[in-house]
Amino acid sequence: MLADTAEKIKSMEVRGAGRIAREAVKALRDHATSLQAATVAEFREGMEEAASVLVSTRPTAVSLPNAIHSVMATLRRDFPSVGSARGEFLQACDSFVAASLLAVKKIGEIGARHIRDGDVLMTHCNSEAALACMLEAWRIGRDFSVFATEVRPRNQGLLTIGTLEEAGIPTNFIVDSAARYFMNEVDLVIVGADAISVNGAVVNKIGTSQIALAAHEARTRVMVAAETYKFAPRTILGEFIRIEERDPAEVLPPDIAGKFRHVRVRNPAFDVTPAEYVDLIVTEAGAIPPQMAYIVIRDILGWDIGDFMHGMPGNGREG
Ligand code: RI2
Repeated sequence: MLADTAEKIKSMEVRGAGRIAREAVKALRDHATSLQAATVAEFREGMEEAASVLVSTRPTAVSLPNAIHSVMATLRRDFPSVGSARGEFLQACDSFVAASLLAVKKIGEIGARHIRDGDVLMTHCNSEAALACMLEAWRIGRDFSVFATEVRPRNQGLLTIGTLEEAGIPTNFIVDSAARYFMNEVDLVIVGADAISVNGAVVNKIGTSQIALAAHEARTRVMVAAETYKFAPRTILGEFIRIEERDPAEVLPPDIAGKFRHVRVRNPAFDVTPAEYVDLIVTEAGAIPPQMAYIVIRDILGWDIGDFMHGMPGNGREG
Protein backbone atom coordinates (compact mmCIF):
# COMPACT_ATOMS: atom_id res chain seq x y z
CA MET A 1 0.00 0.00 0.00
CA LEU A 2 2.76 2.43 0.97
CA ALA A 3 4.92 1.62 -2.07
CA ASP A 4 1.80 1.70 -4.21
CA THR A 5 0.85 5.21 -3.06
CA ALA A 6 4.45 6.38 -3.46
CA GLU A 7 4.43 5.11 -7.04
CA LYS A 8 1.07 6.73 -7.80
CA ILE A 9 2.34 10.09 -6.54
CA LYS A 10 5.55 9.78 -8.57
CA SER A 11 3.73 8.87 -11.77
CA MET A 12 1.11 11.57 -11.08
CA GLU A 13 -1.76 9.11 -11.04
CA VAL A 14 -2.38 10.88 -7.74
CA ARG A 15 -1.64 14.56 -8.26
CA GLY A 16 -2.54 18.05 -7.09
CA ALA A 17 -0.75 19.40 -4.05
CA GLY A 18 -3.66 18.93 -1.64
CA ARG A 19 -4.53 15.43 -2.82
CA ILE A 20 -0.90 14.31 -2.65
CA ALA A 21 -0.80 15.43 0.98
CA ARG A 22 -4.00 13.63 1.90
CA GLU A 23 -3.11 10.42 0.07
CA ALA A 24 0.33 10.33 1.69
CA VAL A 25 -1.21 10.74 5.14
CA LYS A 26 -3.77 8.02 4.38
CA ALA A 27 -0.95 5.69 3.27
CA LEU A 28 0.93 6.41 6.51
CA ARG A 29 -2.25 5.71 8.43
CA ASP A 30 -2.61 2.30 6.76
CA HIS A 31 1.03 1.57 7.35
CA ALA A 32 0.66 2.41 11.05
CA THR A 33 -2.29 0.05 11.32
CA SER A 34 -0.35 -2.96 10.11
CA LEU A 35 3.17 -2.14 11.33
CA GLN A 36 4.43 -4.76 13.77
CA ALA A 37 6.65 -3.32 16.49
CA ALA A 38 7.76 -4.60 19.89
CA THR A 39 8.56 -1.18 21.31
CA VAL A 40 7.47 2.41 20.81
CA ALA A 41 10.96 3.22 19.50
CA GLU A 42 10.65 0.47 16.91
CA PHE A 43 7.21 1.74 15.89
CA ARG A 44 8.56 5.29 15.57
CA GLU A 45 11.49 4.08 13.49
CA GLY A 46 9.25 2.08 11.14
CA MET A 47 7.00 5.08 10.65
CA GLU A 48 9.96 7.38 10.01
CA GLU A 49 11.17 5.05 7.27
CA ALA A 50 7.74 5.04 5.67
CA ALA A 51 7.50 8.83 5.91
CA SER A 52 10.83 9.28 4.14
CA VAL A 53 9.70 7.06 1.24
CA LEU A 54 6.65 9.27 0.72
CA VAL A 55 8.44 12.60 1.17
CA SER A 56 10.90 11.74 -1.58
CA THR A 57 8.25 11.07 -4.23
CA ARG A 58 7.84 14.63 -5.53
CA PRO A 59 10.12 17.46 -4.50
CA THR A 60 8.14 20.68 -5.03
CA ALA A 61 4.70 20.52 -3.38
CA VAL A 62 5.45 21.57 0.20
CA SER A 63 2.02 20.30 1.21
CA LEU A 64 3.56 16.80 1.15
CA PRO A 65 6.36 17.26 3.74
CA ASN A 66 4.19 19.67 5.74
CA ALA A 67 1.41 17.09 6.00
CA ILE A 68 3.80 14.29 6.88
CA HIS A 69 5.61 16.49 9.39
CA SER A 70 2.36 17.43 11.08
CA VAL A 71 1.26 13.80 11.66
CA MET A 72 4.76 12.50 12.44
CA ALA A 73 5.14 15.21 15.11
CA THR A 74 2.65 13.19 17.21
CA LEU A 75 5.24 10.44 17.59
CA ARG A 76 7.78 12.74 19.21
CA ARG A 77 5.86 12.47 22.49
CA ASP A 78 6.38 9.72 25.09
CA PHE A 79 3.95 6.81 24.98
CA PRO A 80 3.40 4.00 27.49
CA SER A 81 2.78 1.42 24.74
CA VAL A 82 2.86 0.79 20.99
CA GLY A 83 -0.93 0.67 21.09
CA SER A 84 -1.25 4.18 22.49
CA ALA A 85 1.33 5.58 20.01
CA ARG A 86 -0.56 3.92 17.18
CA GLY A 87 -3.90 5.24 18.45
CA GLU A 88 -2.68 8.84 18.68
CA PHE A 89 -1.06 8.60 15.29
CA LEU A 90 -4.20 7.30 13.57
CA GLN A 91 -6.18 10.09 15.15
CA ALA A 92 -3.67 12.70 13.92
CA CYS A 93 -3.99 11.30 10.38
CA ASP A 94 -7.78 11.45 10.48
CA SER A 95 -7.67 15.02 11.80
CA PHE A 96 -5.26 16.07 9.07
CA VAL A 97 -7.44 14.67 6.27
CA ALA A 98 -10.59 16.24 7.73
CA ALA A 99 -8.87 19.61 8.23
CA SER A 100 -7.50 19.54 4.70
CA LEU A 101 -10.94 18.94 3.18
CA LEU A 102 -12.45 21.63 5.39
CA ALA A 103 -9.72 24.06 4.32
CA VAL A 104 -10.64 23.60 0.65
CA LYS A 105 -14.30 24.25 1.49
CA LYS A 106 -13.46 27.43 3.44
CA ILE A 107 -11.18 28.65 0.65
CA GLY A 108 -14.08 28.14 -1.74
CA GLU A 109 -16.37 30.26 0.43
CA ILE A 110 -13.84 33.07 0.84
CA GLY A 111 -12.61 32.98 -2.75
CA ALA A 112 -16.16 33.03 -4.16
CA ARG A 113 -16.60 36.53 -2.69
CA HIS A 114 -13.90 37.79 -5.02
CA ILE A 115 -15.75 36.62 -8.12
CA ARG A 116 -18.27 39.16 -9.36
CA ASP A 117 -21.22 38.94 -11.71
CA GLY A 118 -20.05 39.28 -15.31
CA ASP A 119 -16.43 38.40 -14.51
CA VAL A 120 -14.25 36.53 -16.98
CA LEU A 121 -11.81 34.26 -15.17
CA MET A 122 -8.68 32.50 -16.32
CA THR A 123 -7.30 29.43 -14.60
CA HIS A 124 -4.22 27.31 -15.23
CA CYS A 125 -3.72 23.64 -14.40
CA ASN A 126 -6.07 21.73 -12.15
CA SER A 127 -6.34 23.12 -8.66
CA GLU A 128 -8.92 21.81 -6.28
CA ALA A 129 -8.64 25.00 -4.21
CA ALA A 130 -9.03 27.32 -7.21
CA LEU A 131 -11.94 25.24 -8.50
CA ALA A 132 -13.59 25.36 -5.07
CA CYS A 133 -13.78 29.17 -5.40
CA MET A 134 -15.35 28.93 -8.86
CA LEU A 135 -17.79 26.18 -7.91
CA GLU A 136 -18.93 28.02 -4.79
CA ALA A 137 -19.34 31.31 -6.69
CA TRP A 138 -21.45 29.48 -9.27
CA ARG A 139 -23.47 27.75 -6.56
CA ILE A 140 -24.40 31.06 -4.92
CA GLY A 141 -25.54 32.40 -8.28
CA ARG A 142 -22.58 34.43 -9.61
CA ASP A 143 -22.65 34.67 -13.38
CA PHE A 144 -19.17 34.35 -14.89
CA SER A 145 -17.20 32.46 -17.51
CA VAL A 146 -13.76 30.87 -17.51
CA PHE A 147 -10.75 30.51 -19.77
CA ALA A 148 -9.02 27.22 -18.93
CA THR A 149 -5.61 26.39 -20.34
CA GLU A 150 -4.55 23.06 -21.75
CA VAL A 151 -1.48 22.64 -19.46
CA ARG A 152 1.17 20.93 -21.50
CA PRO A 153 2.63 18.39 -21.16
CA ARG A 154 0.28 16.49 -18.80
CA ASN A 155 -2.98 18.14 -19.93
CA GLN A 156 -4.41 18.74 -16.47
CA GLY A 157 -6.63 21.34 -18.18
CA LEU A 158 -8.83 18.46 -19.30
CA LEU A 159 -9.60 17.66 -15.66
CA THR A 160 -10.46 21.30 -15.06
CA ILE A 161 -12.84 21.60 -17.99
CA GLY A 162 -14.44 18.31 -16.91
CA THR A 163 -15.30 19.83 -13.53
CA LEU A 164 -16.43 23.15 -15.00
CA GLU A 165 -18.56 21.31 -17.56
CA GLU A 166 -20.22 19.23 -14.88
CA ALA A 167 -21.14 22.38 -12.96
CA GLY A 168 -22.46 24.02 -16.14
CA ILE A 169 -19.99 26.93 -16.04
CA PRO A 170 -19.38 28.47 -19.51
CA THR A 171 -15.76 27.75 -20.36
CA ASN A 172 -13.26 28.46 -23.14
CA PHE A 173 -10.50 25.90 -23.51
CA ILE A 174 -7.26 27.38 -24.89
CA VAL A 175 -3.69 26.29 -25.53
CA ASP A 176 -1.23 27.61 -22.97
CA SER A 177 0.33 30.04 -25.39
CA ALA A 178 -3.03 31.78 -26.00
CA ALA A 179 -3.14 33.13 -22.45
CA ARG A 180 -1.79 36.58 -23.28
CA TYR A 181 -3.92 36.81 -26.43
CA PHE A 182 -7.07 36.63 -24.29
CA MET A 183 -5.78 38.43 -21.20
CA ASN A 184 -7.44 41.77 -21.98
CA GLU A 185 -10.81 40.04 -21.75
CA VAL A 186 -10.00 38.58 -18.34
CA ASP A 187 -10.95 40.20 -15.00
CA LEU A 188 -9.42 37.70 -12.61
CA VAL A 189 -6.77 35.00 -12.88
CA ILE A 190 -7.30 32.30 -10.31
CA VAL A 191 -4.79 29.53 -9.71
CA GLY A 192 -3.69 27.16 -6.97
CA ALA A 193 -0.23 26.69 -5.46
CA ASP A 194 2.19 23.88 -4.78
CA ALA A 195 4.29 25.99 -2.45
CA ILE A 196 4.52 29.57 -1.20
CA SER A 197 7.77 30.92 0.11
CA VAL A 198 8.33 33.35 2.97
CA ASN A 199 8.65 36.27 0.53
CA GLY A 200 5.21 35.52 -0.90
CA ALA A 201 6.48 34.00 -4.15
CA VAL A 202 4.08 31.38 -5.46
CA VAL A 203 5.29 28.09 -6.93
CA ASN A 204 2.69 26.59 -9.21
CA LYS A 205 2.36 24.66 -12.48
CA ILE A 206 4.80 25.68 -15.18
CA GLY A 207 3.34 28.58 -17.15
CA THR A 208 1.71 30.27 -14.15
CA SER A 209 4.35 32.99 -14.01
CA GLN A 210 3.88 33.83 -17.71
CA ILE A 211 0.16 34.17 -17.13
CA ALA A 212 0.74 36.32 -14.03
CA LEU A 213 3.13 38.51 -16.00
CA ALA A 214 0.57 38.95 -18.79
CA ALA A 215 -2.07 39.70 -16.14
CA HIS A 216 0.19 42.29 -14.52
CA GLU A 217 0.70 44.00 -17.86
CA ALA A 218 -3.05 43.98 -18.55
CA ARG A 219 -3.85 45.13 -14.97
CA THR A 220 -5.82 41.95 -14.39
CA ARG A 221 -6.06 40.74 -10.80
CA VAL A 222 -4.31 37.51 -9.81
CA MET A 223 -5.70 35.45 -6.96
CA VAL A 224 -4.03 32.32 -5.57
CA ALA A 225 -6.10 29.76 -3.67
CA ALA A 226 -3.94 27.78 -1.25
CA GLU A 227 -4.26 26.00 2.07
CA THR A 228 -1.90 27.27 4.77
CA TYR A 229 0.06 24.00 4.67
CA LYS A 230 1.35 25.01 1.24
CA PHE A 231 3.52 27.71 2.83
CA ALA A 232 7.13 26.57 3.08
CA PRO A 233 8.64 27.01 6.57
CA ARG A 234 12.26 26.36 5.67
CA THR A 235 12.29 29.29 3.26
CA ILE A 236 12.65 31.35 6.45
CA LEU A 237 16.21 30.05 6.52
CA GLY A 238 16.80 31.07 2.94
CA GLU A 239 16.30 27.59 1.52
CA PHE A 240 14.95 27.49 -1.98
CA ILE A 241 11.98 25.46 -3.11
CA ARG A 242 13.24 22.80 -5.47
CA ILE A 243 11.55 22.80 -8.86
CA GLU A 244 10.83 19.30 -10.09
CA GLU A 245 12.12 18.55 -13.58
CA ARG A 246 10.24 15.58 -14.96
CA ASP A 247 10.95 12.98 -17.63
CA PRO A 248 11.57 14.57 -21.09
CA ALA A 249 9.40 11.79 -22.57
CA GLU A 250 6.37 13.69 -21.21
CA VAL A 251 7.21 16.45 -23.71
CA LEU A 252 8.57 14.55 -26.70
CA PRO A 253 8.30 10.79 -27.29
CA PRO A 254 11.74 9.15 -27.12
CA ASP A 255 11.54 7.90 -30.74
CA ILE A 256 11.24 11.51 -31.94
CA ALA A 257 13.59 13.02 -29.36
CA GLY A 258 16.14 10.34 -30.29
CA LYS A 259 16.44 11.80 -33.79
CA PHE A 260 17.96 15.01 -32.41
CA ARG A 261 21.60 14.90 -31.46
CA HIS A 262 22.02 18.48 -30.22
CA VAL A 263 18.64 19.02 -28.61
CA ARG A 264 17.94 18.45 -24.95
CA VAL A 265 14.28 18.42 -23.94
CA ARG A 266 13.64 20.28 -20.67
CA ASN A 267 10.56 19.64 -18.61
CA PRO A 268 10.28 21.73 -15.45
CA ALA A 269 6.93 21.04 -13.81
CA PHE A 270 6.62 24.32 -11.90
CA ASP A 271 7.70 27.93 -11.96
CA VAL A 272 7.88 30.80 -9.51
CA THR A 273 5.60 33.83 -9.63
CA PRO A 274 7.02 36.75 -7.64
CA ALA A 275 4.81 38.26 -4.93
CA GLU A 276 4.43 41.53 -6.83
CA TYR A 277 2.40 39.74 -9.51
CA VAL A 278 -0.01 38.27 -6.98
CA ASP A 279 -2.83 40.41 -5.58
CA LEU A 280 -4.25 38.04 -3.02
CA ILE A 281 -3.75 34.60 -1.52
CA VAL A 282 -6.95 33.01 -0.29
CA THR A 283 -6.30 30.58 2.55
CA GLU A 284 -8.69 28.84 4.92
CA ALA A 285 -7.61 31.40 7.53
CA GLY A 286 -8.66 34.32 5.32
CA ALA A 287 -7.50 36.24 2.27
CA ILE A 288 -4.07 37.80 2.68
CA PRO A 289 -1.61 39.78 0.58
CA PRO A 290 1.39 37.59 -0.41
CA GLN A 291 3.62 39.80 1.73
CA MET A 292 2.02 38.22 4.80
CA ALA A 293 3.49 34.78 4.09
CA TYR A 294 5.86 35.01 7.08
CA ILE A 295 2.95 35.59 9.43
CA VAL A 296 1.22 32.45 8.12
CA ILE A 297 4.38 30.41 8.68
CA ARG A 298 4.99 31.85 12.16
CA ASP A 299 1.48 32.19 13.57
CA ILE A 300 -0.58 29.56 11.75
CA LEU A 301 1.89 26.80 10.94
CA GLY A 302 3.63 27.62 14.21
CA TRP A 303 7.18 27.59 12.88
CA ASP A 304 9.61 30.15 14.14
CA ILE A 305 13.30 30.51 13.41
CA GLY A 306 14.02 29.01 16.85
CA ASP A 307 12.39 25.72 15.80
CA PHE A 308 15.09 25.18 13.22
CA MET A 309 17.81 26.16 15.60
CA HIS A 310 16.62 23.50 18.05
CA GLY A 311 16.88 20.74 15.50
CA MET A 312 13.25 20.22 14.54
CA PRO A 313 13.02 17.83 11.60
CA GLY A 314 12.90 19.59 8.24
CA ASN A 315 9.64 20.01 6.47
CA GLY A 316 10.64 22.40 3.75
CA ARG A 317 12.58 21.69 0.60
CA GLU A 318 16.24 21.89 0.07
CA GLY A 319 17.86 22.81 -3.16
P1 RI2 B 1 -4.57 21.79 -5.45
C1 RI2 B 1 -0.80 20.87 -9.07
O1 RI2 B 1 0.43 20.23 -9.33
C2 RI2 B 1 -0.95 22.14 -9.87
O2 RI2 B 1 0.25 22.88 -10.00
C3 RI2 B 1 -1.99 22.84 -9.04
O3 RI2 B 1 -2.11 24.22 -9.34
C4 RI2 B 1 -1.43 22.59 -7.65
O4 RI2 B 1 -0.96 21.24 -7.70
C5 RI2 B 1 -2.37 22.79 -6.51
O5 RI2 B 1 -3.45 21.90 -6.59
P2 RI2 B 1 0.54 18.81 -10.13
O6 RI2 B 1 0.39 17.75 -9.07
O7 RI2 B 1 -3.89 21.34 -4.20
O8 RI2 B 1 -0.50 18.75 -11.20
O9 RI2 B 1 -5.21 23.16 -5.29
O10 RI2 B 1 1.95 18.82 -10.69
O11 RI2 B 1 -5.54 20.76 -5.99
